[in-house]
Amino acid sequence: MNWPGIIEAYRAFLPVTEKTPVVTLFEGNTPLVRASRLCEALSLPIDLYLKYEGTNPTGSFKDRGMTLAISKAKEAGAQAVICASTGNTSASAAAFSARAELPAYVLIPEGKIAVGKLAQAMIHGATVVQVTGNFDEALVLVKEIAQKYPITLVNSINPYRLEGQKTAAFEICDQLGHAPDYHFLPVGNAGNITAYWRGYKDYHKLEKISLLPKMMGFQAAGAAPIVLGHKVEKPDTIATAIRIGNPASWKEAITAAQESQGKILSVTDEEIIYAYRKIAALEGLFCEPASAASVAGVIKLSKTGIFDVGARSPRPMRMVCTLTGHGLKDADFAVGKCKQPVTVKANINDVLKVLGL
Ligand code: AN7
Repeated sequence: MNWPGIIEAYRAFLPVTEKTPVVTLFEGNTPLVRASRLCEALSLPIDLYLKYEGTNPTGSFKDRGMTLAISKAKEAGAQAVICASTGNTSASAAAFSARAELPAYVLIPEGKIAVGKLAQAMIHGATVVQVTGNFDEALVLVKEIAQKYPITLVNSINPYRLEGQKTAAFEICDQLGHAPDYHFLPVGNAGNITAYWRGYKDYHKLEKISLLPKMMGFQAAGAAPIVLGHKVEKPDTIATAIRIGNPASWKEAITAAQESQGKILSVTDEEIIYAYRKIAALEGLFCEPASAASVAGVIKLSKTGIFDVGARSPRPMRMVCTLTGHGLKDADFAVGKCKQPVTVKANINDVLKVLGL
């Protein structure tokens, strides 16, 4: 059977009716990849899985929330949609709006979004406005515009976004047959960790799973308001997707961590880049830098020994890390982190010499 997209796949769990016009790009159904090479190489005493959201139609997890937000906007007769974005939300909003025949307006922080994401918003025909400020400032502006004009806000403050995003937790439980012991995520606006926790709790209530995971959120050290306990006026990190100083779902993320006995912590840019490279080199999965904050968190915590289980435990801890976006979104970043290719004449001897053959 062809995968029908998250709304049809999980209709019973979502706020839709027969009247809702489903706008889908057949998002969801992403791979859950066991990362045994990573565990072996880094001596991680755990059973680790990577939920690779980069295979969604626009290359990030945002499509799960956007299919629902745009379908509901269409149902309500919206004239247009608007969002502020560090890149992926705008890419997804632009794509789904194109399909829904809705104009999309997106505000992005000038010079601080990966070029692939900018390209997506532009090619899908969104009206793109760069602001000389950060994401937090752009979010304030779009909220004001959405209040004054008949334009639907599709940032994660829109309740349908998180409802759609919670389906990733359902998929993981369906794929594993149970919930993991821990779930690691990068945290920016803190919507996704909130959505996953809701998804796990929904499945738990219906007795589809018997245990709930501990939710572990990781912010970039230069953009870690939740960890610091105060807004960050000038957030700074190479992980531009999570360069956010005043997360919209701040309180909800703290609740998710507390209820699940998890934590919100931070990792440095160096730790993020290390994980980013290891995921690509050892598992063949190319994610964007922000996504690697999840695996960086696992590596960091594993050093404290908290995942070491006693000899009498029947199994190692099961963990899932969400790789939230595709590495090709920010290809320039990857190229800049690698040894540059050698250039030779188109001549067999020169090529063999470089190959060491
Ligand atoms: C790849 O696109 O906020 O904690 O405007 O693109 O739910 O915000 C993106 C966030 C993690 C953080 N990984 O998720 C936006 C935006 C990637 C992201 C996050 C984002 P939230």
